[in-house]
Amino acid sequence: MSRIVTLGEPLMRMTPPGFQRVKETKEFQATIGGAELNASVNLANFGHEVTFVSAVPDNDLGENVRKFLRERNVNDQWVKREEGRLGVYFVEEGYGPRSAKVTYDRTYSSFLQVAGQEWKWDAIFESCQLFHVSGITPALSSSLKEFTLQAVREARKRNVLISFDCNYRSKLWSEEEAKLAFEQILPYVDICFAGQKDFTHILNVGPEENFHPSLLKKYFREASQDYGISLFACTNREVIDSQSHQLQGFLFKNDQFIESQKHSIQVLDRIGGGDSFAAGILHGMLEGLDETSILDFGMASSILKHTVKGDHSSFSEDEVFEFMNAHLHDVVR
Ligand code: KDG
Repeated sequence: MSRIVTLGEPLMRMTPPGFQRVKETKEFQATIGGAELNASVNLANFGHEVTFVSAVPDNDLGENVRKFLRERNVNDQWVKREEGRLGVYFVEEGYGPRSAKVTYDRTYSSFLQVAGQEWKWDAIFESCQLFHVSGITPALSSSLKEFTLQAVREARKRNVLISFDCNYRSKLWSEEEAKLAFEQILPYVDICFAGQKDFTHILNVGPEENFHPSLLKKYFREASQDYGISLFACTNREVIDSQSHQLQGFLFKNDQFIESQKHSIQVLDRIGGGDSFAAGILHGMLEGLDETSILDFGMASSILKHTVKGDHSSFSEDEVFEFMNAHLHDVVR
């Protein structure tokens, strides 16, 4: 198993029960989310030693997040207590043809303070194999954009593999801003994840309506040459309705392009599905699985996440393998 460092903002997720609307509900269920935190929890479930770099408020809400991390075996040593507040986001879950809606309330969060701090990079990256961050972090402020670049440079200096999940969020920044930032980050990246919005809107792989895997293959090959990225993985989703989707995964590694089958999946909660996919791919890669098994492990991890409520799941490596062998393909470990 590997030592992994992640960087990102923890968020409190507020969800009205029973598909109620946010503007009408009188009750919310509170859970913890945040893209990089979700990936951290999944990676810790798979047995890795994960350290989360972040900041939370110096109050009971911040303590709630730190306790949450510790309970899930994610090291919170570098989660600083800072001025500001805990970011919150509200999720109105979709039902049938009604799609889900996300409302952010995260301005002035303590996480913004990470950019102005002195960080002991030697200690943070000591014996670390992999650093993971997503496009949400640089989207939050111009100083966090600089800080993300600083963090990837510090990781690169120490020969730590760098994993970047583009994770474009249209509510946080424009496509043009994201494109400019990604162009600065991608030259440092070894492993890159992209969702549908990333590859159709930001990476210019082709229009969503005319998507074809051959376009992805061409893009992956060019980008791996331009940026030196050694592994690309992404999913493409066809939404039938809020509870049923078709999910297909793609992986490009060692000049090999692999497509998974299109899986029809039941969706209880799609949020965090991409983070579970990334965690599954990273785990498969770090464990030295063959290309097909890496992709299938990522798909199994993501499909399982869709079956549970909340932004991340608690499936162990064995449980994901069991699901993958039963439903995705026959692999003997
Ligand atoms: O990938 C899931 C995330 O989108 C969710 O946990 C919330 O971090 C979040 C964000 O900024 O959207």
